[in-house]
Amino acid sequence: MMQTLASAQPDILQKMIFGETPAPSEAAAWSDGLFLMITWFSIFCFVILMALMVFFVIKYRRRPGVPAQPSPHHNLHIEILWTVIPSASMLVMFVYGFWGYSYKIVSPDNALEMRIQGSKWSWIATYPNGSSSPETQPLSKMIVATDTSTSVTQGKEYPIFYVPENTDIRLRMMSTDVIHSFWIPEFRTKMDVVPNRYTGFGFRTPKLTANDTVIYHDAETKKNTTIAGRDMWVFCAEYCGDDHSRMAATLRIVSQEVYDQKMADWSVQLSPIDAGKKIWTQICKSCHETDGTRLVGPTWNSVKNSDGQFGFGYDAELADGSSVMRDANYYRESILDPNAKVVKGFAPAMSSYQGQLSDEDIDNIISYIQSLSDRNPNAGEDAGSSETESDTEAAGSDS
Ligand code: HEC
Ligand SMILES: [Cu+2]
Repeated sequence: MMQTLASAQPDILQKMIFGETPAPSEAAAWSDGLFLMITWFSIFCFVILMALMVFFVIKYRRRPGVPAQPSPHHNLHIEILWTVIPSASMLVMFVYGFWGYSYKIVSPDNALEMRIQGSKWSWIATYPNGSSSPETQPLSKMIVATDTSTSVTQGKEYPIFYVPENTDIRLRMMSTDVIHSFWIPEFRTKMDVVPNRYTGFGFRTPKLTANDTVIYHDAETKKNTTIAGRDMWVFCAEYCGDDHSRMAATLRIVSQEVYDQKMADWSVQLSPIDAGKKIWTQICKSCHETDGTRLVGPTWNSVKNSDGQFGFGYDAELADGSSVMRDANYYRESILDPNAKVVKGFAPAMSSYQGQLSDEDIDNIISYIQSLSDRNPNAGEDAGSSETESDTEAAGSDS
């Protein structure tokens, strides 16, 4: 489906506007296709309007001795026509636009969830096992002239984020300072990364082809080898201060084997889930069980108990009669501002952990709570059933 809209477009326009054919990813094919569809539509309207204008200017031009005709002021048929045609065209654009947007915002369950942290001026990606890539590479080489000679030195080093090919990835992003924007041009997607709130989007990594190779620097042997892979740029698309233009990274698509090997190499002592569990044992356990038992506060697992409570990914019934999806943002708010949304049937007995738990602690608790749910986005990685509906939303992003 994604490909059809794009393949209906003539390559020459795609090449002119985007400089590359075919599109570098399914998501790009969709965005480019839509963009070109709107471009063609605009060209069509422009030509018709200009042609009509020129025609009328000539046909009804003022001639000596010929009195001006009175202008008609109402014509129902024409008015219906010029209302219905543009509205219908806009509707088509809207539907295709919304379709593509949903595809980017709602990722399938069991998508691999990567956490992205933006700060002045770098990106950090954390994998489900809690590790983050120690590997870096320069985006360009700089020629540096010194007094004695001209030497080629490496520019600034940027992190390399490894992702497996042909896999659904979803990002859960937050900033530690100002507003940034995580932008992967080859997916035609960027999303604001803001402090105090998770945002996110998803994408499917393309399959690698025989032409896709990257130079891989082996830190142990200090040798460069060529492996199957594809590098994509990551930029910050929100002007965020001095080094905004150097806030970049490489997204490296590799085979599942290479990815798995990296994850094994970089495993950390305490995974986010275990770190979250530790905090639970120390602070939260007195009021929150994880086995369906009702204590002072609701249980965290996704077992329907007598109060009709569910865990991550399910709606929470609130005391004021409304309901809200339990996503990462909801959990964050429940920890920092527990009385903002009080779960139905419970007293507002929890005090805020603002200032006591760091962003990372909260991230880890959320990972732990997620792991208890049968709607865990990382179900492929950790325990949890995969028989879930596909309506859980990526990191609760709503921007
Ligand atoms: C003094 C008891 C108490 C402690 C300790 C406590 N909570 Fe709570 N918590 C509650 C109560 C009561 C509610 C339900 C009312 C509400 O929503 O505020 C709740 C609700 C929540 C919710 C919303 C749950 C849902 O099902 O929607 C989350 C998330 C949460 N707490 C996280 C935590 C975390 C994390 C800790 C430990 C760092 C913690 N709580 C410690 C009493 C507590
Ligand atoms: Cu930035």
